[in-house]
Amino acid sequence: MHIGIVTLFPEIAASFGSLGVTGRAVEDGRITLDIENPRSHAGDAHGTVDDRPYGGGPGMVLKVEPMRDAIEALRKRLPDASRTVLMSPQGRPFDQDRARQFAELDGLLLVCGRYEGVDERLLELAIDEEVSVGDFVVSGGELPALLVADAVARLVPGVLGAEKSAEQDSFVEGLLDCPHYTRPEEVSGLKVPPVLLSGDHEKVRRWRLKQALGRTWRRRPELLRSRRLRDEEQSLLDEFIAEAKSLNGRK
Ligand code: 9D3
Repeated sequence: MHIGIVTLFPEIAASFGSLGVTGRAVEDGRITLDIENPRSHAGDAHGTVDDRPYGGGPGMVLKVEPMRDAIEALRKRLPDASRTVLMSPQGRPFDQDRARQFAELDGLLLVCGRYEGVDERLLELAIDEEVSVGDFVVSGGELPALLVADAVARLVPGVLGAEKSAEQDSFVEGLLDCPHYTRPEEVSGLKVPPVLLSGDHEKVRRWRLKQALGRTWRRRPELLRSRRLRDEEQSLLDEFIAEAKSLNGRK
């Protein structure tokens, strides 16, 4: 998969291609990362990429031409079918479904804004869709773009190690994760739940599923409303809720 990023801060985006799981994927050639700086497409010797907003007001607006030309230059190096996505607070909220759709593409071009935003005409000229990463404000599109690139990259076959991947993930798909423990068995008076030491894999599986369902019910009930529960899941959740009500409080 080819990922292109248009950004005025190429150093921020470069970490994606050099660190961790995504760095390995780039090294292995499963992911190609290509970065283009609109500054290289400025029309003047000062490298001007922004200007004051028509109609007045604070801040600066990214000019069309350097952004458009950077996108066009990058598109020439990406597959023809690549999708061009503007990272924007006005975009549709990014989620795992969108990550799956992007992961099916041969190429994804992520455009990062800065300052107050981009000239609206850029959207008509060069952008297929706008994506937001959540209802909070960050300083520019770079961190959102890396977040999208990472979510997409780990869905590309071979990017995650063989031990992880689809099976384990889809087991609790649409649910929050269960709690995890590692050695020692007791720390600061806190013990590991005995079932995890029992060696009974079926009991462990049911406990984990129940915890995942219970946590989701507690913390993100809206996720349960958009997910059908199998019979086993429903009865485990019923157990969790019954126990929660009899215990009342905690967590
Ligand atoms: C005063 C209005 N603000 C819009 C909500 C101005 C503004 C804030 C932050 C304009 C641009 C930005 C920079 N943010 C992004 O480019 C961005 C973003 C975000 O701030 N939150 C969530 N997702 C994203 S994707 C790109």
